[in-house]
Amino acid sequence: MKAYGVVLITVLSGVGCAGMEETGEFEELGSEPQALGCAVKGDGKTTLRFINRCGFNVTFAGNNISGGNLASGAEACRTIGSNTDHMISKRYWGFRQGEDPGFEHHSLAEFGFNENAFGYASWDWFNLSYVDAHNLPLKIIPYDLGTGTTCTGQTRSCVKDLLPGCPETGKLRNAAGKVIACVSRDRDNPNSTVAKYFDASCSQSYSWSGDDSVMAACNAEDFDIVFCPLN
Ligand SMILES: [Ca+2]
Ligand SMILES: [Ca+2]
Repeated sequence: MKAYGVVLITVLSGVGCAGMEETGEFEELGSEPQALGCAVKGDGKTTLRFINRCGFNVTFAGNNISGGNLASGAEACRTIGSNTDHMISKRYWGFRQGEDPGFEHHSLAEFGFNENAFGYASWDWFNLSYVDAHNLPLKIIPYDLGTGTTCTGQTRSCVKDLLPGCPETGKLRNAAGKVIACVSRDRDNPNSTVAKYFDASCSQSYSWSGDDSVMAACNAEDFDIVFCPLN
């Protein structure tokens, strides 16, 4: 994640003037009910719902939460604060249970929650990052605060498993010789072999440190972080 200003135009063009709708004729009770599983929409808290769509157990972890294990198909929620708490530079990740590739060797879901930036009060900025590595496919789904619609189009997803096709230079193997991460050892270089592989494989995650066009932002309350998303 780098400076946000580079992507502001992109974000603005994606959301239009949706922020004005809070003062319109919408009624709270008229909003679409959303099935958020273990998270609760409208409770004043920001909850991350970790969902495992992989065909194997996944361990999840990250900033300001207790991690845990998820069986295939399972979910778990972690509340990280109120929906107005400023929380910057928060990162979340997962790995196949028992196969942690270690620090800087994970696909990341990165967030800045409720930031005041570029004229936006209390917006959330988030992205998927393969800047350091890919180990699991990830998806972030934001859920609007109240009856807002600013999160439309802000879901970010990378479906493809990038371990099998990882260039040899990026392969990180465990003691048994199994590839458990595809590591980018030249994170600031868009023309490195691994960065180009990432960029060609998923257009919605950072493939190198300056790949800012993939940044998402909206006025959200809760989020899903999905491992091995289906779409
Ligand atoms: Ca909530
Ligand atoms: Ca928020």
